[in-house]
Parts: sequence; structure tokens; C-alpha cells
Amino acid sequence: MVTRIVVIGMGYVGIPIAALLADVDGFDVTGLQRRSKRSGWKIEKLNAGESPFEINEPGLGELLSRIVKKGTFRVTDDKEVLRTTDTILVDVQTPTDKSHVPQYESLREVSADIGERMKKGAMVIVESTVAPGTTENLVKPILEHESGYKCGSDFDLVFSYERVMPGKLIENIVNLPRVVGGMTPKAAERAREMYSKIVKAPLRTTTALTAELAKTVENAYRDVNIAFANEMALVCESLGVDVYEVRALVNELDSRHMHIPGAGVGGHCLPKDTWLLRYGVREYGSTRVEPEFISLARRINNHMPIHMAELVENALETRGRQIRESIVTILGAAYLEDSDDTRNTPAATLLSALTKKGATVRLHDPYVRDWEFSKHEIMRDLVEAATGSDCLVLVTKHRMYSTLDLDLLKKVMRTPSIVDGRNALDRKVIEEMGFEYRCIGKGGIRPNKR
Ligand code: SAJ
Repeated sequence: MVTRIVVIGMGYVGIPIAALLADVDGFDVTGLQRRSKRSGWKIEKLNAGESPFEINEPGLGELLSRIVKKGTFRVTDDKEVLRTTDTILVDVQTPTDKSHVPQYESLREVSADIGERMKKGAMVIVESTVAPGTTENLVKPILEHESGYKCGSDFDLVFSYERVMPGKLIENIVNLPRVVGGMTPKAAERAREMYSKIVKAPLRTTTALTAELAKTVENAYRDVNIAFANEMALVCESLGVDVYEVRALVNELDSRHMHIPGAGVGGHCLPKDTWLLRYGVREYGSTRVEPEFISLARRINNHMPIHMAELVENALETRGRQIRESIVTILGAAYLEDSDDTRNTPAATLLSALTKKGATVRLHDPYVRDWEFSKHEIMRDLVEAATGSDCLVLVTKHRMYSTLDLDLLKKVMRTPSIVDGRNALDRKVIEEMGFEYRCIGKGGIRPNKR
């Protein structure tokens, strides 16, 4: 007996889960991907059994070619596949807008597509990160209204989130514990049963609301820890101390885990999950609770790329250059080292801050092909990107930036200055070579007094 599964949204979440499920005996998986400009091309790539990701995702390539050859996986843009499927996974983007309100257009649209077509007895699993309360208050009513079915008796509804990370998409799904939150215990158990075929780590069943909270809390927790490290970095800069030395001393205590300060916090999780948490408690909470602490942490982390621009200005002034007459080269467009993922990348905020200060900005990245933030060309040749430049600004700790040919760079640059947003470089070596050097959290050279 074949269990048919449809996974909606062929992204960082949908592709690995679909591939793993399609490799299970008795499962047949169809990826459902709309033919948008930005991602329609993935349909052909995936149907050829190839990973659409620029960076290497261990295990994904061979898994995709195996299941396509086996005939247990294919991708389509035809929503009619929803009519005959037993289980539907929803893996669409759930971004937040500038005022941090979740943009649920895709989720609403997909919920309606499912409701109009799903068969009685189907199981719908929302895997996209949503504000707590969304599965019950947004997805369930649409599914019931469009299908005429009753949640719990005619279909099962579950929220179960991914703990994916670019570069470890397969590994994380298989080896990290997984939370499975059902609108009913029966639904949670039915979904747990399916996940048990691919997840080797513990599976924890709970309610959908508890699972939604666990997801957003787990990322807000990481975000506030990074914000603490960033605030301490600013304190150390001001007092002329190396925050990384302070961090090493503090973390000697087993009960301390100070995170790493840096040029900012990007990705599709941390920059938005705090706002989803706040939105959920505002919309669906029974009492007025304003989560100020996690909101402040977001503001601190969002300030870091702005601070990077201040360090660039400070370094250039020390070398007698005005930023508005300078060429500044950003090293790293991706939000995460050795990844091609540019979602919410701090490099975009830094680029606009430098442009506002009048700088001519270049962008270099070894993996990223294009990005949605501006028309900037993303340069591949580091020497070309550095030639005539007045400052290199390291935003992403891509491996290649830790082994820069400083002799050559000094020769081709107009002004030898480097601002290090990830403590990736050796300050002593750089300064001995005559570079002006700034680094997040490394004091000693104080930004000009306001
Ligand atoms: N960052 C810091 N300092 C740190 C850690 C991260 O500045 O100490 C920055 C990174 O440079 C990056 C951003 O934060 O710009 C996010 O980094 P991340 O390591 O949290 O990577 P993500 O965004 O891929 O986070 C994922 C999350 N996974 C999911 O939501 C499924 C997160 O929950 C995980 O905790 C995280 O991976 C992880 O642990 O690596």
C-alpha cells in the first residue's frame, strides 16, 4: 500500500524533507512548486535529480538522483495532485514585513488550494515557522471552510517545525530531535508515525500551539544571546578591551555560554521568529503582554551592520580619507559562512548604510550569484574587487577570507584598511603590514567621540 505525500514549497525546508520521505519504502512524494521567476527553475533541476543549491548539501545530491531514478519523487506546479494525496506538508516562506507583521499570503493561498482539493481523511502538516496560534486560527478555518470538512474528525492538522541549517539540511532532519504538535493527540501520533521513518532522534508529541511556541522561543533565545554578545562587544570597544578575550574567560564557566559578537544577524529564522512570537501573543493572547526584552535584542542585532559602517568611516578618517570619496568593498553577501543564502543578510543593511554615507560600494562573495536587495553586481574575483578600494569590510566568515593574500591586496588597494566583522583576521599581522584595522568588539582604537 503506497502512502502518497505532497510537499508544497521546494525550498531549504521542503526539498530535504521531501527527498528523505521519498526514500522510505511505501512512500511516494510529489513536490509542488509554483513557476515563479525566482524559483520556477528548480522544478526542472529537481526532476533531473539534482540539488538546486549552490553550496554542497551533504547527502542531498545522491538522495535526489536515487529517488528520481526510483520514480518515488517528482516536482510539479500542478495543484491537482492535492486531490489524491494522503499527507500534505506545507513548507512555504512566512516572512515578516518592515513593521514585523507576518506576511501570510502564501500560507493563506496554499491553505485554500489544499482545502479546495484535499480528500477526506488527509493529514495536513504545517512545517513553516508561524506565529503561535496560526495553525488553529488561520490555517484550520481556511481548510474547514474550503473543504466543508471538520478538523479532527474529517482531516488531521499538525504543526511540526524544521531545525534546518544551510549545509546540514539532511543531517539536521535525521539527527535532531523533532517536535510534533497536533490539533488532536490522534493527529500528533499519526504525524509522529510518519516522521519516525526518517528521524533517528527523539520525536516529541504535543499540541500545535505548544509546538509553535517552542519554535519561536528557541530562535528568540538564540537571538537574545547573540544580542547580549553584541552589546558586550560595543562595551569592550568603548573601553579598549578585546571582547573575544572576555568571552573566552567568561565561557570557562560551564554555566556560561556567551555567543559570538559580529557584523549582524541574518537568515530566515532569527530575524523574524522573535516578531512572529510577539505577533502571536498580541493577536491570540488572552492578556496584554508586551515582550520588550526580545524586541530590544532585535534592535541591538539590527544595529550591528550600522556600527560596521561607523567603523569603516572611522578607519578611513584615521587614514585621512572621507568616506564619501571612498570605494568600500564588502566581503560576503551571504548571511552565513560558506553558504549562498542571502536572506536578511546584514550585508544588505551595511551596503545601504555605506551608500547613505556617500561611499561607492562593491560587493564580493564566492558563492552568492544574485540577491534581491539592490542591483549591485556580486563580484567573484577578490583582487578585482579590492583594486583601487579604500576599505575591505568582512561581513561573512567565508573560509577564503581567513587566508587573504594581504601583500597582494595592499598593493592593489588605494588605502590599506580592513574592518573585520567576524574576528576572522589576525589584528597583529594586519597592523604590522601597515593596514588600518578595526574589528567588532576589539577596542584599543576608539571610534571618534560623538
Ligand atoms: N550569529 C552571530 N553570533 C552567533 C551565532 C550566529 O552573530 O553566536 C549570526 C550568524 O552570523 C548569522 C545569524 O546569526 O548571520 C544566524 O546564524 P545561525 O547560526 O543561527 O544560523 P541560522 O539562521 O541558519 O539558524 C539556524 C536556526 N535553525 C532553525 O531555525 C531551523 C537556529 O534555530 C539554530 O539554532 C541555528 O541554525 C544553529 O544552531 O546553528
